[in-house]
Amino acid sequence: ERKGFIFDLDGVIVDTAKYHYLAWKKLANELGFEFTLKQNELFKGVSRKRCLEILLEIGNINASQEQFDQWMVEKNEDYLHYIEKMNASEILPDVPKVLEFLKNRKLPIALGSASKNAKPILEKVGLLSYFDVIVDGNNVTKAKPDPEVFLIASSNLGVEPINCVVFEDAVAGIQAANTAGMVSVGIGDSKTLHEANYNFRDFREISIEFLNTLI
Ligand code: G16
Ligand code: MG
Repeated sequence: ERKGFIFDLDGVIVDTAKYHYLAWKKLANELGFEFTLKQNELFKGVSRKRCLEILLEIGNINASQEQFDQWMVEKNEDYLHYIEKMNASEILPDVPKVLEFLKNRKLPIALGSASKNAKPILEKVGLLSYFDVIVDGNNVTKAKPDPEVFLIASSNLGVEPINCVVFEDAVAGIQAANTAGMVSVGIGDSKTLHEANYNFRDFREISIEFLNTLI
């Protein structure tokens, strides 16, 4: 059976979480409260809209729809300034090794991300051409842990969910992959991501031998 490989973006391919954090923190500070790195953990893999809802809960702030939408735009403009300067040096260790391995064997590759900025980021770091399919925040209606993003990726790849492997750094992402019936590979802290089928700190820990067992 043909296998398909699906990668999350933020925290798996690049560390954009730090830029999301800076942009959310700036907004929080403007609104008069603090936003910590620990609180930022709750934002990983979560949609922009849901992030702002959580941020306003933290700050105990009520907003009109109009004000809410304005803050969403403001945060994103700020975030775009950070990602503007991104380049290949921000690709996480050994990600190209794994993408090359798959490309050399003509195995199909998809992106499955909650971000609406996924494509320009892949372009900036020079990895866009590896991806046969891109499913991102512009294509999905239900956020992880809902499996929608990965099921669309599987369908667009033309590979059955049971034959798809997902690389994820967020708990909600691992749950989404598991619910979709896919093989889940946790990238990050193995305690946090204990629901994954396999766990690695980062791609440097993923050997060619392991990749050969997946294909
Ligand atoms: C990423 C991040 C989230 C972010 C979301 C939406 O998800 O982990 O923190 O809120 O995208 O991003 P944007 O505001 O750019 O649309 P993923 O799924 O790539 O980890
Ligand atoms: Mg992620």
